[in-house]
Amino acid sequence: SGAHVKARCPVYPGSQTRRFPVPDDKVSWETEWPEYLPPSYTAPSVLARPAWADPDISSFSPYFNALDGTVDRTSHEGEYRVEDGKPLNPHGRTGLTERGLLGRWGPNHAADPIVTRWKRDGAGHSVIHSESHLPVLQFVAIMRKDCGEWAIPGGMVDPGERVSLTLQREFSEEALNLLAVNPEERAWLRDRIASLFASPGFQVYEGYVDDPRNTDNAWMETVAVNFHDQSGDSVSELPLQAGDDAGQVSWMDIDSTLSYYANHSLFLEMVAKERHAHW
Ligand code: RP5
Ligand code: MG
Ligand code: MG
Repeated sequence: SGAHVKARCPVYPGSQTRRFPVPDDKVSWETEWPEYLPPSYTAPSVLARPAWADPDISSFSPYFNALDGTVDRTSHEGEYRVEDGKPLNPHGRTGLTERGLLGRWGPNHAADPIVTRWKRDGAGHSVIHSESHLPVLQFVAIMRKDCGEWAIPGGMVDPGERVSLTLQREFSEEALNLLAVNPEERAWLRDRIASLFASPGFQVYEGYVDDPRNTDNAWMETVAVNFHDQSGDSVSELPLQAGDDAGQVSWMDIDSTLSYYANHSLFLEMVAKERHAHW
């Protein structure tokens, strides 16, 4: 909803590259703009050709808008345009071409697990917000190492991986640091994780992410799913420990006045509305 903003941040993340400034009224590809001369940038980490990255477009013609082997190049937003062999960002201009930090040309698919509980006071009573008079929800948030912003502990869908598994795997890696837990504890933890993710959850969002890493030719998309601990006695017991791309992990209030990574506030707002919670 609305024109992307974070995808037009002045300096591209992890680089010194400045985006070509794109005013709101020039975001749409439908608006002719001959003066538009964006720089191109692909991060060295992507050019090094790790398993998760595509080759350069000059030596590569993938099946766009299709399932390309195990790589899903379809968009949740419908068919995207491909111009001169390069996919075009369905939300318009970003001020930068090529892939930046993203591995795939076109959509880069992620999944975001939004694990929630009701905020409680010392006596165990649900906390009611003084202004909205609605109960306050909390979610498991991570502080991203790359930018220091609070975010949902999401991650990329591996080729051929089911989204339901990505949700569980990323939560385990980033919020529970499962890979670093000792073997005895790990079995117990795996059990708890399995029961938390046994329900299908409530799918909040499916589509484009206004991510600062987006470019004119590569962008993030996600499926955000809410797993709610109604009684507060299952997930709340889990020992949170930051892992992988998370620097910190914590239960955090869901509140419109707090700022979150990318357009994660949109997904959190949808969770709050659905559960009749404070926003
Ligand atoms: C965001 O980036 C998604 O919403 C998801 O939270 C995250 C996935 O990227 P990594 O965490 O793997 O960097 O666009
Ligand atoms: Mg991850
Ligand atoms: Mg992540």
